[in-house]
Amino acid sequence: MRQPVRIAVTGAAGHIGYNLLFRIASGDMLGYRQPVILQLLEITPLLNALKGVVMELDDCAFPLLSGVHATDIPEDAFAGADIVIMVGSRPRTVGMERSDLLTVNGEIFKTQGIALDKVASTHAKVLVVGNPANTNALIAASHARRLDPGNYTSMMRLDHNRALSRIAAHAGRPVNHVRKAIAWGNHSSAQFPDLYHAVVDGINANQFIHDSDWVEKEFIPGVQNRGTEILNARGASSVGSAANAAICHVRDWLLGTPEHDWVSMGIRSNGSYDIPEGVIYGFPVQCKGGQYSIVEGLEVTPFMRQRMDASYRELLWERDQVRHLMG
Ligand code: NAX
Repeated sequence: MRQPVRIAVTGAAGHIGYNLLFRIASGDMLGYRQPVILQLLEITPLLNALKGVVMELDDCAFPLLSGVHATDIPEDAFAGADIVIMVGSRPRTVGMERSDLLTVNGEIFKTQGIALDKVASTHAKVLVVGNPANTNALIAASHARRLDPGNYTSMMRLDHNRALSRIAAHAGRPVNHVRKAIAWGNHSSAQFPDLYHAVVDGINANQFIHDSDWVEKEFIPGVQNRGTEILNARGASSVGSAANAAICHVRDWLLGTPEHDWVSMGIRSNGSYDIPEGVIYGFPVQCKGGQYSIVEGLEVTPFMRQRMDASYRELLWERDQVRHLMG
């Protein structure tokens, strides 16, 4: 029997948390032979709601679920964690500017970043989902002393999956015939969803679709604004697809990306594609043996450059708003 993997999830009683935990416990994330221990963090007023979620987890009698611990103390939730999925954050409320949200949520990621660096396993892998995800990940990583700051990532996978699905629909092919989409930059409407390197049935997607009007007027803004479209339709933000994207992100990071494909992850920039160091930016990556590496050498046209740089500039602006929270 394998040793259980300890997975800490913050915001565990929230909407995404509720859609995530059962899938992790069932084996969707780490495979159907890997036992897991869930270490769940919530704010104190939500502890009773979290207790209800734990009861439901118990009632599933998941064979792979070796233990569940619920707490409102970050150090308890992160103790010995191998994987940390940081969902917990405050939603934007009426009258709140993006800069207010950056500061309010940034405080959470400062406190929790310090706590997790103290007590998580030294090889812990961290995924930040809570928005503004890229900058929250940057704040948490800036407090890494024991842990590898390169192991702090943010979720671009929902945007990546949205791009794949849109390309497939427009090409009239099943989604598993499409590979190599990219969500560059920030998880915001300034991201750059890129189909110029994607392939459909082995043919370049742009050539396959051959409709630049659709690409520029529908595909790119459609992916950028999909979250708002869902919010307007559902009256609530993306939840099931967001939880699924978190599962995909961690699974591919740990278990590896398929051959001849890549995924998008928000990772520390290292100068690749002329995105200077100092931000967490969505790049195409391949993963093997629990490590990711940026897919290098893709062509960047002036049209792409403009969009990639705009997303970088937004991340710089966000970083300026939260400098006081960085370690
Ligand atoms: P909910 O408001 O349903 O859940 C958030 C949970 O976090 C709540 O239960 C709250 O009590 C908890 N929380 C707040 N502060 C906390 C703290 N200091 N420690 C622990 N828990 C805390 O929101 P939900 O729909 O689950 O969304 C969660 C986050 O995901 C939001 O920030 C949202 O914007 C973000 N998203 C990010 C996406 C991405 O692609 N990166 C897509 C989906 C989603 O919009």
